[in-house]
Amino acid sequence: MAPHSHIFLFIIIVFVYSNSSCCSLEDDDVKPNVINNLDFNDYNRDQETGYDSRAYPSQFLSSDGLSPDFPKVETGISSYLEKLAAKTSAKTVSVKSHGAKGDGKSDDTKAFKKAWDEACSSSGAVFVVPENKEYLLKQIRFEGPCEAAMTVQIKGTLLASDDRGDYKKDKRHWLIFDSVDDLVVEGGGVIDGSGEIWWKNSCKVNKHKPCKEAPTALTFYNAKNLTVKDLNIQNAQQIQVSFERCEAVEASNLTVTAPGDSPNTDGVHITCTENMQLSDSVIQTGDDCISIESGSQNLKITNITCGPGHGISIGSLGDDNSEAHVSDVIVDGAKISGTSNGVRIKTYQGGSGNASNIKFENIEMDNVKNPIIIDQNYCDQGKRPCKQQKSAVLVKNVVYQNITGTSATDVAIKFDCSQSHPCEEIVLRNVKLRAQKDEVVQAICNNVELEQIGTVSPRCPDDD
Ligand SMILES: *[C@@H]1O[C@H](CO)[C@@H](O)[C@H](O)[C@H]1NC(C)=O
Ligand SMILES: *[C@@H]1O[C@H](CO)[C@@H](O)[C@H](O)[C@H]1NC(C)=O
Ligand SMILES: *[C@@H]1O[C@H](CO)[C@@H](O)[C@H](O)[C@H]1NC(C)=O
Ligand SMILES: *[C@@H]1O[C@H](CO)[C@@H](O)[C@H](O)[C@H]1NC(C)=O
Ligand SMILES: *[C@@H]1O[C@H](CO)[C@@H](O)[C@H](O)[C@H]1NC(C)=O
Ligand SMILES: CC(=O)N[C@H]1CO[C@H](CO)[C@@H](O)[C@@H]1O
Repeated sequence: MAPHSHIFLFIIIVFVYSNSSCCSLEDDDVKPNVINNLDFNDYNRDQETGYDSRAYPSQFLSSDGLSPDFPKVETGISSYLEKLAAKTSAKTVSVKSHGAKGDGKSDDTKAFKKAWDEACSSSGAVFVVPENKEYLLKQIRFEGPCEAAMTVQIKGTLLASDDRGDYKKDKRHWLIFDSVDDLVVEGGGVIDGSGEIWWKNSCKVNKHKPCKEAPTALTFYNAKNLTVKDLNIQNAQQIQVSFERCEAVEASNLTVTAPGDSPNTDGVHITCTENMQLSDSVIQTGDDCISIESGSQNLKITNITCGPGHGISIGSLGDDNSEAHVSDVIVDGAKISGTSNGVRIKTYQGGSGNASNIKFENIEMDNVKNPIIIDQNYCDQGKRPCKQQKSAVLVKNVVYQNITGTSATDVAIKFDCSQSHPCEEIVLRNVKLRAQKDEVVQAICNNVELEQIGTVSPRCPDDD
């Protein structure tokens, strides 16, 4: 083969590869794309469905045979953890015994790696980060698979190096748990991304700077049976906590904070992840409190306090003409204050796939700019201009139920759906949004097939 054709072949392979990839790790570590081939039926069997038939107009059910097992989220972790607790053989591995100083100045990266290697290769371990200490860390990859189930107890503070040169090897991650199954991360400690240096240099803050990616503070990649709880994550370089290609996740009692003007600091990012519960968490940040991206399904999100931030978002889906799928998502119980959006679904024109079976219920809005919004004409100003296109990610079967509170703008409800692919089976049921003061709020409803049940205020015009 002539050298040319080698190069040509290479380009084709890279091209095909990159287009098919769903949430692969970028930069240093490209992984084979084995997507969604794990059988998680066990998790969903025998489950109470949590499906509320009253919430769905019957014609929606009959018309497309919408499965009444929406959503099936039970992860089965609790009983597993009980079994695990019954075993008392876990060995304790402290970062201290591997030489970590915890003085906030010495680089403890090596000690953490050594401790991880020991814990991960033993048959059941608890990895301990002692309290009242501050551990300065460069990038760390906590790599699995491990010999046995692992518990990580972060009691002290993990502090990110703020030397951006320390992130050359992998520009996207600070701490990453990679392919560690049956993992519990807990402990009441603090994970601090030292993000200020990154925010200052962000093109969203300083227009003269080039737009570059910054690391995610804490990433869980390709994990099954994951519990993350009782942690304080703050001041991430960019995304605060990310769940990517995970299955069966329970995340709870997380406090996620960064200044409201810190750029791109999504609180909890969920992508290509299935069967996840996120509960009892407070998220105050500079971008979406929760962002749900393509490849995610069966998510249950409860008792969230959000704001400042950009609210709870599904999307953006379908950018660069991609195919995107998000389904079976419930957000039940949230208090959203002072944010730029409340509950949002956003898709780019030109995409394909669908966002379906989504329910937002029992949500209180306080001074939110766009409390309820579906934007099928989303366009990020940073990207090149978005032109009118024929295809779209379908938005179908979205229920808004018992949503109350105040809108900071006069548009409390906005359905800006695609002309060629209108939003289908959208339900507003007992939705009462009002202005902060005495003004009148309105609903803008374009290209939407809508059912309004109970008290709905403001109402979409009934002629759709
Ligand atoms: C979760 O972990 C337990 C113990 O390792 C295992 O028995 C169970 O099959 C796992 N569940 C899944 C869905 O992998
Ligand atoms: C939540 O986490 C904090 C530590 O961040 C801990 O002090 C508190 O006890 C936890 N709450 C519950 C209900 O477990
Ligand atoms: C909701 O979450 C908060 C922590 O964010 C917690 O204090 C509170 O107890 C939770 N409420 C319920 C009903 O679990
Ligand atoms: C989702 O979209 C794909 C492709 O656009 C389509 O084939 C599929 O039937 C849709 N699924 C549902 C549940 O609507
Ligand atoms: C409506 O949602 C609020 C929380 O915003 C909750 O306190 C209330 O119980 C819910 N009402 C019904 C009828 O479920
Ligand atoms: C750039 C490119 O080729 N994108 C393609 C990726 O795959 C999706 C769906 O398989 C196509 O619709 C895109 O055109």
